[in-house]
Amino acid sequence: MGVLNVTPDSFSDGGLFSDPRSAIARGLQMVEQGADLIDVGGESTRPGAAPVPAEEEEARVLPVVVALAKNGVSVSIDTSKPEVARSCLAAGAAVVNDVTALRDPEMREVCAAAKCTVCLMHMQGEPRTMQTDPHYGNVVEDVTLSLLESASRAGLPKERIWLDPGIGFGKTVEHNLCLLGNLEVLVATGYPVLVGVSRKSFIGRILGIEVEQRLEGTLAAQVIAQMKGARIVRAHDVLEARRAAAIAQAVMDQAQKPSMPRPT
Ligand code: HH2
Repeated sequence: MGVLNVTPDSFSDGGLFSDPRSAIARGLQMVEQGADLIDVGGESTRPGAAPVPAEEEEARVLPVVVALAKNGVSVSIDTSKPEVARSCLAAGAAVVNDVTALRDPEMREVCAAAKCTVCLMHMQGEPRTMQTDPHYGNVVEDVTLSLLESASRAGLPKERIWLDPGIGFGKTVEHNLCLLGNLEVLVATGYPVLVGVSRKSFIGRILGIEVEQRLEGTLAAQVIAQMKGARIVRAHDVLEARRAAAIAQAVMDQAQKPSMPRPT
């Protein structure tokens, strides 16, 4: 899943694609680089981000969704607002990616009516305050149970639901690492699991580096997620993510084959 933020303030690509022409070109470029799906967002969810009114968010994303869908691109719309989801689905978006896991009942109605796929992401609290003091009893169990509750509340067929642990959304560095290192627990629910680690701050905190220097850390975390069973990865650097994913997949495929002599 290639990330396309049509925003002035996203944490890593804010302002780069805020005019529709450059956003559309970037979307098509990511497809050429190997993205299967383009995730279009019009509101930053970084900690402390200012909320954007629905009309403004729709004005940012809709022309981009229309153009990409017309070009045959699979589009997911990264929004928590029913108005935005509704118009983007009507314009051809196939997936709703909601960082609030369809908390709003109207979102659930919109998604049920459109028969789209949804990504339910876990977040503790709200973007404005979520990093203030995140706490859990057992982060892996709490996140998994909360996502299962969101999935049953969504009221959609199981095959149209993906789950996402929400790396960086109301989580400390340790929470993020624990979720990634135990991702098989979420995978065992049977829902396809999506993971977004791309350029995130836990990588910067561990390595002591800025957002534009986080590619290697991103790829390492992505491969761990894949090897633990993640089916979809959300990536800003699609070419590199694709290459890393291909190596992880080749290793996993070969490990399944009985053709090689095994150590005795
Ligand atoms: N992360 C971000 C936004 N949307 N959606 C899902 N399902 N999973 C994620 O991990 C996720 C997400 C944050 O990254 P980005 O879009 O690059 O930044 P911003 O929210 O500042 O626009």
